[in-house]
Amino acid sequence: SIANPTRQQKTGIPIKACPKKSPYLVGPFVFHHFIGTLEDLNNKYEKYRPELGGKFKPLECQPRQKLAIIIPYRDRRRHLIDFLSHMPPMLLRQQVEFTIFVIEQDSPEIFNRALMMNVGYLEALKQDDYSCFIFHDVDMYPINDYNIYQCSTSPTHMAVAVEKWKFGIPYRAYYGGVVAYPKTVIEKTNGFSNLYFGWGGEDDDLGSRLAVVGLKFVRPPAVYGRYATPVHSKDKGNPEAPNRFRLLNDAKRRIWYDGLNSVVYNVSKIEKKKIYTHIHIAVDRQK
Ligand code: UDH
Ligand code: NGS
Repeated sequence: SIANPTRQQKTGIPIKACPKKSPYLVGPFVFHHFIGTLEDLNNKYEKYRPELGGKFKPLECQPRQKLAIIIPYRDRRRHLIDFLSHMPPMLLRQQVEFTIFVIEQDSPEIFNRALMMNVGYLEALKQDDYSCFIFHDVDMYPINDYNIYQCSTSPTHMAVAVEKWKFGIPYRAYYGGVVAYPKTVIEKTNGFSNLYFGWGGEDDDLGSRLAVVGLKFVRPPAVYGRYATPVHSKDKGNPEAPNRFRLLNDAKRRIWYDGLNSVVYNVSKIEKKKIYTHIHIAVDRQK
């Protein structure tokens, strides 16, 4: 079983690299809402012995990459509980080393998803030398474990068969929901734009950054890249960004000065929970 430490683990003798394909994969699996609290979940994974802050490692082999899952977040507790219940079992079957970072925007009122992604990247790297980053909406739940949570050399758009669009995507160039980036690619694109306050456009902006640096994103086959998306009501504090079309128009010009090299934020709190790391962020909205 995946849960039992091997003799090698107990004796501390180095263990061999994880296989290219985990033997534990099952293919399609089901999304269930979790009935319970965050505290219940915190105790659910004790047998996997995650390090504080929620660093999970496969017990039986040496993983190939270190993955940070970054969730831009605010006021979606129910979704977060479902995420934290749904993801670790799948990732453990995939034999992935991972940590989930929840990046919560405390202020200002208008939400900025891509800025939270920049913050997540920078803050995760202060904790460990992650080589792979998956930026993930809190309300998208993978339902096929052949959709492997690892980075290839290309950026990858993972959410390609999304329930709310009848297991499709809304338009060909859609680049939202879940994207995987090796660290090297994030460095190349100067991360993401900090200017999209409110809903819409920031994901299209990520896509145009790739074009500037001459990269294309890839996608897993639609039979694997499947996501359950429970319906929810509209968020407060995330009205449509009125300037998003204007921003998109000069997205390609802004890449060198709007991104990781210009992001300004304050960390108000870092909570290292048993199964994930919760970081609270305050941003000054510059006019
Ligand atoms: N998010 C939050 N809190 C918020 C807003 C967004 O946590 O208040 C995060 C969360 O991870 C969410 C992601 O940002 O999954 C994307 O949010 P979104 O509002 O862009 O997308 P979602 O699919 O909702 O969750 C779609 C609302 C449709 C608005 C249509 C306007 N024309
Ligand atoms: C496009 C938005 C994207 C968004 C996508 C799906 O119109 O940011 O819809 O939205 N682009 C612009 O507004 C320029 S969804 O149905 O998930 O709310 O991701």
